[in-house]
Amino acid sequence: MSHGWGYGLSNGPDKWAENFQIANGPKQSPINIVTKEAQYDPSLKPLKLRYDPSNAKGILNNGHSFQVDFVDDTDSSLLTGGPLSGTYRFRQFHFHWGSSDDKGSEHYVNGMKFPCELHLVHWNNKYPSFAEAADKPDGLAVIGVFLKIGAANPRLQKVLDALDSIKTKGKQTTFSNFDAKTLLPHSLDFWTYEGSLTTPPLLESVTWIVLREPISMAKFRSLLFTGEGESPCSMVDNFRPPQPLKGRHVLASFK
Ligand code: 1SD
Ligand code: ZN
Repeated sequence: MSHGWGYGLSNGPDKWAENFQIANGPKQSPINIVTKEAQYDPSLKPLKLRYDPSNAKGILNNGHSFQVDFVDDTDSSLLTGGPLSGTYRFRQFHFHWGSSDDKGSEHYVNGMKFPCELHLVHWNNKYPSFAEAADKPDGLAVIGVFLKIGAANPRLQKVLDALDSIKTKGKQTTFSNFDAKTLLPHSLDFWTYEGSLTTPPLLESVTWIVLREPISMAKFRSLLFTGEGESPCSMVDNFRPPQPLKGRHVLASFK
């Protein structure tokens, strides 16, 4: 991998282990969730989210996705409950998507792929910063939400409208007053398991909380992986395929 990791033939998920040995580790993500193997756990609490819309800060094309960043220097946007002990601060959300509607999600459900998957990234506030939390086993909690093609989502539209101004890698612009809670489906039923970041450095520090109910979206395939002045490469297929479970168990919050 001479020119950094990505999703191409020469630097894609199959090559990541060359520079990040943990790619073959015991707790890698994403996974295929086999629903009949997921065990209902009555001790799982309901998810509690408290997001402050005024924490929204900016939107960035990071060269492998785009992310909406939130101010996270106080306990104002928080995730608790579910499988978590402790309090996790909201930091950013981003998406993974395909070049066509038959692929794009990172997690699968019974082998089924969705066209897109939203990740809401949180870090355990028992650590002093996101960076310090990111390599601890209980450091991060990511909520995964599947997107299906359907009615345009007015909430998502504000995000999509901002993409024109961050077309190339490295571009960013302000993005304010956004309530991330409006992106979530009606039901917060979830599956949960212990896993990893799905992008290098693939750290095994993520409690995954994958929501059962998808949200709908219109499409977004307008971004580029590449920077200004480089030959344009469309930002699509920025997902890692499912990794082996290696004895892990998936729990369900619902029967
Ligand atoms: O792909 C993201 C990456 O962009 C970064 O946000 C990281 C957290 O630092 O998380 C991964 S992921 O595991 O949420 N896909
Ligand atoms: Zn992600």
